[in-house]
Amino acid sequence: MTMLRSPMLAASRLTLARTAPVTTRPMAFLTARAFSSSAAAARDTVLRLPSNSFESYNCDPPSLDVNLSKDALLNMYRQMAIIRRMEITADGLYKAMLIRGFCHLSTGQEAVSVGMESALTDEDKVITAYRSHGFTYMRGGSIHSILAELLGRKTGISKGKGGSMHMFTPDFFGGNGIVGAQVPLGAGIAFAQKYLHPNAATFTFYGDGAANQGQVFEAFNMAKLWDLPCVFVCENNQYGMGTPADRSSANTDYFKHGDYIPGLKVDGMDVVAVYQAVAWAREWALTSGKGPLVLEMQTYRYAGHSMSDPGTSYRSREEIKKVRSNNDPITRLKEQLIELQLASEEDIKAMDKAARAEVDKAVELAKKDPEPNVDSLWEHVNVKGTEAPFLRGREPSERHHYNR
Ligand SMILES: Cc1ncc(C[n+]2csc(CCOP(=O)(O)OP(=O)(O)O)c2C)c(N)n1
Ligand SMILES: [Mg+2]
Repeated sequence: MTMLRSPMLAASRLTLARTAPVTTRPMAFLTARAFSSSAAAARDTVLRLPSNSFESYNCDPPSLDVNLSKDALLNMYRQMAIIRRMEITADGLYKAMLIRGFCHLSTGQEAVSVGMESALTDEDKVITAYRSHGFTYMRGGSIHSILAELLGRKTGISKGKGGSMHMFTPDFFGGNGIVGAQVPLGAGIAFAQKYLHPNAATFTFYGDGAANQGQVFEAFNMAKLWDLPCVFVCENNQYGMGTPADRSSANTDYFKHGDYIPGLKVDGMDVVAVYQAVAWAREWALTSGKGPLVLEMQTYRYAGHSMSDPGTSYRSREEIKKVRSNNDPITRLKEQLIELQLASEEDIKAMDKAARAEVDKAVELAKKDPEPNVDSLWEHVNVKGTEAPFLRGREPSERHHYNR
């Protein structure tokens, strides 16, 4: 049965009106819709997005009026707080040399995975690149399984053998390390969806740094030829490693890159705008004959590209500070919740504290978990029973023979 993941069905509706531009956050984001008590606000408010939340290309943009329950909004806050805490914890574990290898954090980008998931069902599919911890959590991975994976433990979501870049759940196809390679895979998943789950769509993520690859355009072409239910989502965090988007892209309007595929630019720092855009895109992709879409999520990464990048040699500390203080997705939602009287400062603090406790508990558990057995390195390379007779290890002389 198809089930909405977030509690959208709760009776209360909320209307909120903000005037925030995509890149700077205004102080007064609510225009008054009468509500006389907090109970009334929770029940009967309408949420209005600022007029520049979206910019469309060859399509009409989604409505700026968003219906979301109080529960759904609080849940979004809680989820973003957990992802932020998980990433900060991973940062500390890496610096303590408890996490080895690659590790790409998504602090600053939480509204994208959280807003998206709130609009999806269990049957929809998602695939992304290596900045995948938040997506893994939102697609059903537990905090413990993600942190255990980062720590290389047997209890990790990929049994401690995948690490930061290779995390999967039944609805989430990873976690892919080769830049752009997941884009045609996403089109392929959408192709399968068209036959297997006609009421589901596939969301295929890639970065601004991947957006000009040839395979992205090949995937666009096939997706449009066959009108696949594929939403291509360019998560534009402004940089590909140390290269700013306008140094790598002749056209930084990524939502227009689909040419014959319509597109939408979204304020990706506003979790509600992301929710509305994804719900609308999903509907579009599932409407017969409309086919794919390109979404561009305008977002920002606070951390460096990976742990080996301090992230300050190609951009100024002031730039990062400005986004953090003017446009942070968690602070923005917090202010909305308080303004709408859906949560008090104390409620927010309690949610932050609970997120911290949940992550701390998971990390303590994971630290005590065992590492995978060395023999398990030979497992899960192929589907069990379909392995070649033997597999080579690091050197030609190192061979593992499978017993069939
Ligand atoms: C095919 C390929 N080329 C180069 C790399 C090295 N590389 C890793 S991440 C990256 C930048 C990608 O930037 P973007 O797509 O914007 O994603 P972001 O890191 O910003 O999330 C590059 C060039 C790679 N992993 N794969
Ligand atoms: Mg990028």
